[in-house]
Amino acid sequence: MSAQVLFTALCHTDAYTLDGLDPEGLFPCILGHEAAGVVESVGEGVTSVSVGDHVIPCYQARSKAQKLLLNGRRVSQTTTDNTVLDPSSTSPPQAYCADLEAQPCKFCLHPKTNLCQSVRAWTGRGVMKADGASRFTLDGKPLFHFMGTSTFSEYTVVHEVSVAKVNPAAPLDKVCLLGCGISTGWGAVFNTAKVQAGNTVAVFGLGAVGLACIEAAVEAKASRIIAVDTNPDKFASARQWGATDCVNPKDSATAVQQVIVDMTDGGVDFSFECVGNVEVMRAALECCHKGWGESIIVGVAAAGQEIRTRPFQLVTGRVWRGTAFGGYKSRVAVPQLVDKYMSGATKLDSYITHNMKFSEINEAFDLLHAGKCLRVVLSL
Ligand code: NAD
Ligand code: DAO
Ligand code: ZN
Repeated sequence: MSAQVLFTALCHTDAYTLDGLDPEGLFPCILGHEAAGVVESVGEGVTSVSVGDHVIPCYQARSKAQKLLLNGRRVSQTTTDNTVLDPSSTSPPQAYCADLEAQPCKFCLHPKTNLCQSVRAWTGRGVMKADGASRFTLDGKPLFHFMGTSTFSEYTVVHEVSVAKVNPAAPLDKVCLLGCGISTGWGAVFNTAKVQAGNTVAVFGLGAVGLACIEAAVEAKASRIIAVDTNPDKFASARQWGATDCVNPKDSATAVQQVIVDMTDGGVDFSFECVGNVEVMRAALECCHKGWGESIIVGVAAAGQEIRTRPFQLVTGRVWRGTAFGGYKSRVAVPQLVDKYMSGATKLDSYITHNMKFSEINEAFDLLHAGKCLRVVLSL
């Protein structure tokens, strides 16, 4: 199907792919993945969206089905936070590729992941599944798609499973953010970590993703939220979002993980790495409490990077996890997150620090690199 892209934001991932740091980055390509638009045309067999529908592209493709099979056994539906519902539940059917694919992918049949693989092999190679070819050309030569979305374009072509149809009353210049970073931060807290009331939390990196973790940690009633960044200009917004403490690792000769362990009588219950730096990932793990602390890797490190810690950190009960799109099953969850925004229950508007025209995209990248924006929304 094709969609007219009306608004697209810039995400750190676009920048680091543009800088050649993404191992999967294919060039020449059309970047962009955090966007919203309107369906312009649908191809043969497309049933779940129609021309004129408002949509948010989803790089975590999900498709729809009503039943979930696990190891060949029919079990139940799963919720957006991956918990299994009673099979007799009357909740609306969840989205899996079973309704669109003759054979659902085994990831969609498993309750523990949001990583549908139905089009992954093609989106990873920057092409469409139907014919293994790109839909974009420049001077007669093909351009690769990016993450199955390619939203830095007035029109894009995406797989049916890669869009979420959303409430047409929702302002697309705001809810475009739900296609990536903000949803990821919220989901890291609610779905991946499952933070509970009274838990202590540390968030490393106070860009939009880290702030979204703070927002969710406040909603989860975390008792203490320690915000960590090397740029002290980020602390005002962190406090505004609900951080109880701010720590600049550059302010102390002591390693930041030790600073946090000392502040919290042994470490935090959960930490979130929202930078994409492997040294920060180590610090985030090691500031977790012995015996039960869990660290969630949200940031995407550059190609070739490796994480390390002393294995005894894990032997003594700390847990290292990662999350893609906050564990949300995108095609199902994004419309629900849009509805949550429409109910007034989120800070989504506050993440938009700049509105610019698409022709100003290079200035927008400059703002991103300089750490002077949270999210820039470009209108096409
Ligand atoms: P951002 O660049 O706006 O924010 C990063 C923050 O980290 C900045 O405030 C920066 O000052 C801070 N920082 C840099 N070095 C630091 C250090 N050594 N210690 C502490 N803080 C440091 O980025 P963003 O848009 O918020 O994205 C954050 C990360 O999340 C990126 O790596 C992005 O690729 C990733 N991401 C992951 C997913 C996913 O599904 N896992 C989704 C979206 C984004
Ligand atoms: O299914 O193998 C897979 C990977 C799907 C994409 C996961 C992307 C996670 C990080 C994205 C960064 C922000 C756009
Ligand atoms: Zn699937």
